Order: sequence, then structure tokens, then C-alpha cells
Amino acid sequence: MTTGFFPTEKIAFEGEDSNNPLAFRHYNAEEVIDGKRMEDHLRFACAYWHSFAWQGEDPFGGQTFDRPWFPDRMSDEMAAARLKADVAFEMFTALGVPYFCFHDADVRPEGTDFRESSRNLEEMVEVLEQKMSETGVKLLWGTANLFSHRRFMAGASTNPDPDVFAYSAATIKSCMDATFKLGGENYVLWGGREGYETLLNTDLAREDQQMGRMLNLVVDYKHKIGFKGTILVEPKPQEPTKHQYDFDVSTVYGFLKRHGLENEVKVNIEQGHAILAGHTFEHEIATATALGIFGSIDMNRNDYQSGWDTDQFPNNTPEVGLAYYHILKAGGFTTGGTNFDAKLRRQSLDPQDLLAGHAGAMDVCARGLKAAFRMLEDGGLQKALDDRYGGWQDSEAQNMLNGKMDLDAISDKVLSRDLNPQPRSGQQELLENYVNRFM
Ligand SMILES: [Mn+2]
Repeated sequence: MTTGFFPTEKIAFEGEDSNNPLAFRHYNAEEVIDGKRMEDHLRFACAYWHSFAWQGEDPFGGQTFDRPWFPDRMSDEMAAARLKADVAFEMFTALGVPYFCFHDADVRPEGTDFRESSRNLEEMVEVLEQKMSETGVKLLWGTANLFSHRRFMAGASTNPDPDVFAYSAATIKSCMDATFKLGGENYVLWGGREGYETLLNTDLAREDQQMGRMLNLVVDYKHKIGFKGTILVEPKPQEPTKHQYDFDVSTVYGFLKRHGLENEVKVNIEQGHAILAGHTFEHEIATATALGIFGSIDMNRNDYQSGWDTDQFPNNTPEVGLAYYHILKAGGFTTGGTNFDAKLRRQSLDPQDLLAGHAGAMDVCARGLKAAFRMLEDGGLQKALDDRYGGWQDSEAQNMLNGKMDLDAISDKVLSRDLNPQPRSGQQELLENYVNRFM
């Protein structure tokens, strides 16, 4: 028996010619690409928070959505949390996504103290466990919301008050326990308010030490309980704070090195956050794969004019295609996946809009994946790279890198050979035209 919230129980693959607004045209979970089912390549997950916890508010206005589990409709908070879970799993099932993701605050009501909040979470974890076993939907990752409650307004691990550090650590422990119990494949830390509003009241060195200590505590605890999933940090340059410490992938890598965690922690990269940092999505993914810390993605997009983190559903195949190209080239996802960290526009009031947003996004990702695979199979971009860097195959060129030649020796070589290197075309337009053939 369903809640009847959604207009359909299942969205099916109907192929490119379908004009059914609630059907897949490109996403066919069973279709095999390079020996792997599309579902296993993309590893889709739905985000609990945007779809079921967010009420449609923005900085200028309040709730726009009318959902039966919202506080204005239901006063029993635990009953509301259970109804929300029923509807959430109906959506996961209707879409056929294999995974979901959640924060503690998305699934359980806030208690009057830490003890009650933890008890609410434990009770809801049992509900989720039951729903997961009924539907076969799995947990891609869990995380702690350490940014919404006012106690976290000056940060969680970077808070000037050690009691907030302690409260945050205990909250993370409870969320890692929940993730472990539910068989989660990763645990994510997004530094919600780990940053500053003004340097006038901020000790940067101290806050870096506190944040590094917290992440080491998390990694130690992972090993202590035997959690085999991946610990992921999610970069973002600003919002909600003026400056977020986990600015981008490169900044996170420097932080991990500084605290001895570069082999323990990877990154969860969000398209919208990459754009806020002045990067493209594929820049962040390519940087992470180059540094050996690529983990998972939060798939969405920003509005390019607004300058905010608008968390819209992705609908640009070339952007998504290049992102998956870099992911496939690096071997594809291991424990990570494609989490739709995306929300409706606040005027999209209907339950059907939730299904349409996700289904359209899944189709865009499927098209992008297929384009990425065809480019990889064709090998044109790799051939262009091999040609461009071909000179480095030479053993004398290698000697400049492997320590056999010092500056004197290299200088002697330039003089004795009378080296006079001639520039070669970077062929950017040819390569851009090449990519468009596949999109
Ligand atoms: Mn975002």
C-alpha cells in the first residue's frame, strides 16, 4: 500500500521516441555499456534533504510547498518523519534509483537535547533499515547536518567554543554509526559553516588545527568500528560563510596533506560548487583524479547568471558528458556515485515535478555517459594528448625529470644542440569540434 503522494509507482524506459512526460528516453538501467550495466556505471542516488526536508523557502520568502509531513500539517514529529520516509522510498522506487543519501536532520526531528536527538535518529534508522530491505534501495552515503541549528552558526569543528566542537564530534559519531548500520558505502563531510564571516574575529591557524583534528578523529573512528566505506570531503568556496575552508579540490588536497590524511580521505565534487569556485565541473573532477582523491559526485547545476548555488537539476548534456568522460577515463566510480543534490524551483509545487526533475536529470546523465564512453572508445582525445606530450617519450627528455640531469647539464644540452624549439598548435577548436560530434 502506498501513500498515494506520487501520480505513478514506476517510471519506465520507453526509448527516444516516447512522448510520455514521465518516462526515460535514454536511461535504461539494464543497458550494458563496456561490459557494465548503465545502473552500475552511474550509481544514481537521491538526496533526502532537497526533495523532502526543504520547504521551498528562499532569502526573500518562506514555505511554498504543501507536504503532508510538514509541521503545519502534522504535529506528531516522529509520525511525520515516518510518513516522510514512506514517501521518500516511494520516490526512490518510482525512479528506480539504487541509492539515497541523507543528513541526520533530514530524517529525524531535532530533540530537546543531544540524547533525545540521538534517540530519534536511532529510531528512524530502524525505519530506514526496514524500508531499505523492502525496496532494495541502498545507502550511498550518510552525513551530519552541522550547519542549520543556531549552535553551529560560528562553525562546527572550527567553532571558537570547545563545547560546540565536542557536540559536533558526538553528532558525527552518531551519523557514522547510522551510516555503518545501514551499510552505507561512503561517509561525507561538507563543511557547512567551516569558514569565516570576517577575519576580524577569526584565528585561521587555530581553526585549521581544529578542523584537521576533527577529520583525524573521523578517520580513527572509521577504522575502530571497521567501516569499509570511503570518507569524503565536499569542497565549496563560499555560501553560507563568506569564505569556506574547503574552497575547492586543490585546497582540500593541501589540507589533507597538512594533516596526514591524503591516503585516507577523498572528495565528493558538486557541479554547483565547482562553478561557484570559478571552475568547471570537469576541472574539479580532473584535478581530483590527477591527485588520486576522486570519490563521488553531487550532480546538479547552477544558474550561470545569478551567481548563487541554485542546486538545479542538471540539463546540459555536454557539461555532464565531459564530467563522465573524466570519471570513465579514471576507471569509473568505486564506492562513489551520482547523487542528485538538486532541488525543484520553489514554484514547482506538484509531486509530479519531483519525479520529472529527477527523471530528466537521469536521462541527461545517461546521454552524457553514452557520449563519454563513445569518446573514450574512439580515443581521439587520448591520441591528441599522446601526440602533444610525445616528446617526453625520449630518454634524454626523461633524464630532465628523473634527476639524472641538473640545471647545468640541461643548460649544456641547450647550448651544445643549439636547441630552438618551435611552437605547435594546441588545436583547441579542432578538439572542441571533435567533442561536439559525440554529444
Ligand atoms: Mn549546492
